[in-house]
Amino acid sequence: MATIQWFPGHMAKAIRQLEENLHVVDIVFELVDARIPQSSRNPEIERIIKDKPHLVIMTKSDLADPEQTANWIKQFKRQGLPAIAVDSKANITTKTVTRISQSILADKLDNEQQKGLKERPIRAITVGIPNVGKSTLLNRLVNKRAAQVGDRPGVTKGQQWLRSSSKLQLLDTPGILWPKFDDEETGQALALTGAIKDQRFASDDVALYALKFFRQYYPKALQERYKLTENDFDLSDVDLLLKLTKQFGMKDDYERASDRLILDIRKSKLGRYTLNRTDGEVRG
Ligand SMILES: Nc1nc2c(ncn2[C@@H]2O[C@H](COP(=O)(O)OP(=O)(O)OP(=O)(O)O)[C@@H](O)[C@H]2O)c(=O)[nH]1
Ligand SMILES: [Mg+2]
Repeated sequence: MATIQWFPGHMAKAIRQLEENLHVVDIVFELVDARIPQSSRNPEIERIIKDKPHLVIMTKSDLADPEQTANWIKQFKRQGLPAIAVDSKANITTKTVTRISQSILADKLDNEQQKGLKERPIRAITVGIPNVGKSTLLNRLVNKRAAQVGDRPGVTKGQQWLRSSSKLQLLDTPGILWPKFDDEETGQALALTGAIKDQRFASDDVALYALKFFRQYYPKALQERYKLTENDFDLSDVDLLLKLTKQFGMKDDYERASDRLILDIRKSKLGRYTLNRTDGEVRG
């Protein structure tokens, strides 16, 4: 993924495009990363999409802690937001997404039928921060061989409707939101999962955040991956990072060791994890 720099001009353009497209869709599929369901949301989404019906799709659920994912779905529902978790590489079914969209829009669709309007497919747009899995989900929902449904007036020039099912159409261009990292921890959570790969965060800071987090929530995974002893858990985060650096054969190059640790975590070498916790303090 290219380095992302969200300049105000880019943000304004992304919002404008999204706002233009909102007029022609019935529902917004807001994609969030199941490992960071909070940090990967843009807090302004509600303001941007206003009262447009809205489904939260938690992507990469195969990488997240299943118990936390279940909690997050409940938490979103408590906020009045329907939510589902998917692994776009494997099990996402068009049927499930079609059915849940129909139930969210049931009143609107009933209303149209009562007015004698012809039954029509639901139109949706996917939105989310870079790298959250928008294109993967779109490809999965739209059978690649499926015919494009065609341009419609009002849609940004050159955009097409893609047929997902006979009841669901998707706009071919996903909406882009930008990650917000006003607080350090959100930034670190985004950096650790690979949602942002710019130079904004020093890798040793991200590695120390990761060590602190895994010690607290997934100590066994950390212990097994790096063959840690009980005594190692008494070390400070910094000393533990230095120990790992030596263990990796990197002498005192703790920056390189940090990159290695971060890559291991991104590649799920320490197993599945969710950084934004629903139990107790919600991180990030
Ligand atoms: N394990 C796993 N990986 C996924 C899933 N969805 C997407 N990915 C991976 O995440 C990376 C980014 O996916 P994309 O679909 O390109 O994300 P995007 O939101 O379109 O990214 P941009 O176009 O850069 O904004 C790719 O390496 C995908 O293979 C998922 O459900 N599970
Ligand atoms: Mg994409």
